[in-house]
Amino acid sequence: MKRFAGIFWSLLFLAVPVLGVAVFAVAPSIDVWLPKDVSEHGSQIDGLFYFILALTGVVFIATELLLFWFIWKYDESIAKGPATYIHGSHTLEVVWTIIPAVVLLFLAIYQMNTWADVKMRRPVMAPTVEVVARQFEWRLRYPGRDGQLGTPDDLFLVNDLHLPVDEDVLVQLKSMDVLHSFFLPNLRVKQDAVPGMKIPVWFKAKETGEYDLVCAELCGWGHYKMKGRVTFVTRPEFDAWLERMYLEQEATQPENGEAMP
Ligand SMILES: [Cu+2]
Repeated sequence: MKRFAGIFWSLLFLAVPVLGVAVFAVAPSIDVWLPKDVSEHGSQIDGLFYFILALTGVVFIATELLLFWFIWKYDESIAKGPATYIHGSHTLEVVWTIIPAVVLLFLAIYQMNTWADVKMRRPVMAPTVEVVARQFEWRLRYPGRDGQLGTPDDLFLVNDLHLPVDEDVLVQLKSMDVLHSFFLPNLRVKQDAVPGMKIPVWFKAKETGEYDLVCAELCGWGHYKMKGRVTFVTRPEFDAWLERMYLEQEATQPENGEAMP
């Protein structure tokens, strides 16, 4: 009976790495994996993700298998005698402290170039659009015909972000109230919107199409519905869309000198 308990516990612990690996093996085929990547730097970011996943995966499997093996082999019911107690090993502790430290240092250096591309090497250009997050929507402000943000001819929209494909896009990100996070899963872009700050976010889409824009920071009761979309179109389509939206906006304005109804 005692041996049975030992077998049960060891197999239960063995199920952790087995099921863990199975979940990762099956996930892509049932479409619960990374969303389609359509951005210039997405493959670099995904590459880092896979690299770290492999590294931590190997360590995870190795430690779980060791755990299983020790529970199985050193089961009380088949022990030949009492266990010997030791007071630890100084050398071993130094070794298992230094190895993770070296691995972390390597990762910190290895990812530097990708980080610089997505967070430091900002393209020199005027913002394509200003995105202001608020509970619970994305307010968009495009420069109007004069190409300048913050002038009376700006175009105002909500949640429906359109951007040109195959060129650098610079978003000026702000928040009107609390912390939000500007998340474009297909672009591998995620940036907090911080009240009182103007934060530049840049990316370049390689494919046209309609993708999710969601908030990735729990920002209040309506966080779940803080959902917009981003549509990437060609430059001529983008210009035509801007013009159409602008005319729609202006059509609702009173003519010069005309009294407000
Ligand atoms: Cu939010």
